[in-house]
Amino acid sequence: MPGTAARKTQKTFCRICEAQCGLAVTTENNRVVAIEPNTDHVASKGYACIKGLRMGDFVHNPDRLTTPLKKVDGQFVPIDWDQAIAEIGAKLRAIHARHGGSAIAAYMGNPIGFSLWPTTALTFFLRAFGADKLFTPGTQDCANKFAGGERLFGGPGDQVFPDIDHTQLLIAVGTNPVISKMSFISLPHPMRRIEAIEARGGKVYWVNPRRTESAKRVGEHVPIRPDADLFFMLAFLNEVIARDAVDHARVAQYMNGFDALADVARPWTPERVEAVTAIPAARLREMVSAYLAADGAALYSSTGVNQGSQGLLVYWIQEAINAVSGNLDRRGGVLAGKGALPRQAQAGETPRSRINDIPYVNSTVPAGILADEILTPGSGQVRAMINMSGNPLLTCAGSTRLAEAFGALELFVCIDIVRNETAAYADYILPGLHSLERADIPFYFFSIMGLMPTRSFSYTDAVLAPAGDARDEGLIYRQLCRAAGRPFAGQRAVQSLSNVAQMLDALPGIGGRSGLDRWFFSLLSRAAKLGGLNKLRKAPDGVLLQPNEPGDYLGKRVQTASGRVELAPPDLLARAQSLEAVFARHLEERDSLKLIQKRERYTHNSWAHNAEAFVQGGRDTNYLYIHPDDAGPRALGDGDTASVSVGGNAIQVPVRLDENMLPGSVAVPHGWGHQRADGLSVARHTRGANVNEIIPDGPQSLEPLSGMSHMNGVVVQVSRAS
Ligand SMILES: Nc1nc2c(c(=O)[nH]1)N[C@H]1C(S)=C(S)[C@@H](COP(=O)(O)OP(=O)(O)OC[C@H]3O[C@@H](n4cnc5c(=O)[nH]c(N)nc54)[C@H](O)[C@@H]3O)O[C@H]1N2
Ligand SMILES: Nc1nc2c(c(=O)[nH]1)N[C@H]1C(S)=C(S)[C@@H](COP(=O)(O)OP(=O)(O)OC[C@H]3O[C@@H](n4cnc5c(=O)[nH]c(N)nc54)[C@H](O)[C@@H]3O)O[C@H]1N2
Ligand code: SF4
Ligand SMILES: [Mo]
Repeated sequence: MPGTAARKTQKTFCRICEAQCGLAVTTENNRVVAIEPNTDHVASKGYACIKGLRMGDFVHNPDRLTTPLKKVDGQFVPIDWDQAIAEIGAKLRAIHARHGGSAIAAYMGNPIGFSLWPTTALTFFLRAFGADKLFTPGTQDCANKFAGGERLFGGPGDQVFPDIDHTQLLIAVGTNPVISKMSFISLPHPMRRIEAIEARGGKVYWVNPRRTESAKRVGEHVPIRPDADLFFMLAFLNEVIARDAVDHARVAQYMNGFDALADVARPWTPERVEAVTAIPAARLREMVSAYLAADGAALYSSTGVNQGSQGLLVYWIQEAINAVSGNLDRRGGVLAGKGALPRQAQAGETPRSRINDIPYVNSTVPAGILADEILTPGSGQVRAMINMSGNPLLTCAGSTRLAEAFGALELFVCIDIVRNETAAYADYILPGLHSLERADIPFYFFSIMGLMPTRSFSYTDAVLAPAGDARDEGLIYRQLCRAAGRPFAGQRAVQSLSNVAQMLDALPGIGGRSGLDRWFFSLLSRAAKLGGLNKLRKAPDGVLLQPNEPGDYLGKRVQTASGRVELAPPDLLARAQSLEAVFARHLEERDSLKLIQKRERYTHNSWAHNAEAFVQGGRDTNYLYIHPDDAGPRALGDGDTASVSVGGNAIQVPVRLDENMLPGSVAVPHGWGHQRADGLSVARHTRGANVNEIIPDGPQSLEPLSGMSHMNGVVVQVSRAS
């Protein structure tokens, strides 16, 4: 039983970032007394970071929501669950009757994305209303990879990752593992494994506008102008082809479209792109030489690239390089993920957004048009919205328009563990579970996509009983459906279940499903086959699965219609027609300052500022990080206040001179600007500003095809604040 009075230590895994480290949590009287890294965990082997180790500060936060709240005359007042469910259910029923399912939408935030059950339950809920508008942080984060995987490899979940423990050369573009622990790869203690590359005689390059904490630890830093990665990749491919270092036999056997791909790269010589990348041609050639000479090499890029204006094309050219050079599906190159659980079959036609006809990626709508979907009248206008474990007001582009949009909703329900900035606009706030309060299996990226150098599977029971009246989100959705008269997931057996543990237990008795639920149940039955709940319970350190072997992908598991890797998808070729225009824009913008993002050790997107330990000292604000050469002419010194603006929108932040920034690039971390957060008693006393107030949203700001918000490489004006 979770939450018993007696002191006990229980093993679990952290659900804050993709490393998913094993933890040993000691509790007494349903409170965390201590959290230690689990030294016996099969994948993390005793690694954990400050956020996992101090989770207690958040699960027992004084501002923790313990009862439903309803807004009455502008104030939030506590109500009981029966009233909350009945009232919200009635409103959903009425909005559905008047406008249909397309008027109901949801935003599913990042923290809960690591838990498989509530996220699945939300999709059941939306389906019960025939609602298809699901917004997620994906389009602030990685949707270019989903869109690229779809085109090159056959599905959004078809992704590759560096064979990190065997590679002889890693070119890491737009990532900072010391701080972030990376993305699209589950890599606890990433630096130890990256440092090992050099220790075994290999090499590491970091392509990044900023000389990061990671670049200081190991390898060589290759400074690049923000958002210029596409031209770096094109010149890299150009050089690989110019040297005829293409593995023609492999290409002929397993890939389509090489000639068209080569045509795309032809104009982009290392000399030509130098003007926009700032990477000298000789330096780029040296990297190509190292890549080609290595016995297994991997090009990897991450969020710094994804959030640029061309993330999908960068992904395309990068994976094409890995493929044609023979490094895809090769020891030490990149391996195609293989999850422990079956993948959801691709549905038929890709839906497209009402606003600007943007294709959904991985079944989600770009968050960059969330405000437009709410504010634009017409059939399909969003009138009711559920926001689960998200803080879009601080984390999505265009905060000012989003505030207006949330204010215009007929029904806005936030489910969270605290009352965040977004929840100020809610009609109802419902207390959900902290991850320590739920049973779980590893989330989508690992259970299903399998992006794990150490392939493993874990199950955890809940460690704590829910705080106060906090309730499992899946149960909330089931009850809301019942109150609104909609069939949850369309089948009775599911309606009696309320969490992943119950689902695993009930598995043998459940039959007759379709679509999504069939996928979820087959996934769970596979989990059960991995040992069944009781066996998984006996393996609190996780179970190791057969490692991902090279040679098991090409010609065997490629999911495209042709069964071959598509090197020249038609819509990407069409996009490539505009490369000259993109290049010309970069040349024009050469003297402008460009904004990039920056993550920090004690910050996790928007949620980690409501505990004293995380915001002490100079950590109580974000800063403008700027090179002294850019600060000087603007009369900015350390500690001054700068005004940073895009168009007519400006924010004010304190200045930190930073020699690590490439001149011409400035960084402002996101997730700040809590001053008006009534529900966050610590965070509201922090300083800093919300950078997403100046990052534009709307259809024109998105990368076409992937819907990614353009957050990196935005041209900004910086001046001394008056
Ligand atoms: N400008 C700019 N914007 C960005 C980014 C950037 O680099 N620059 N990064 C983007 C990225 S990559 C991401 S993923 C998004 C993330 O942005 P969001 O999806 O909005 O998520 P968070 O801000 O991490 O957290 C949202 C809420 O989750 C709640 N929460 C935390 N832990 C738990 C839990 O255990 N249970 C429940 N139920 N709730 C919990 C918190 O209280 C918080 O209110 O931000 C994006 N926004
Ligand atoms: N401490 C901490 N850890 C986190 C998070 C957090 O907020 N705090 N967030 C988590 C989440 S949600 C995610 S998605 C992951 C992300 O983890 P990563 O994918 O590793 O991304 P970041 O740490 O944001 O690092 C992005 C890097 O890209 C660089 N960059 C910016 N613009 C460009 C560009 O145009 N080109 C190139 N080549 N580089 C560029 C930045 O300088 C930065 O060093 O981190 C996770 N881990
Ligand atoms: S690295 Fe990520 S998964 Fe590991 S303890 Fe820290 S936040 Fe949790
Ligand atoms: Mo993210």
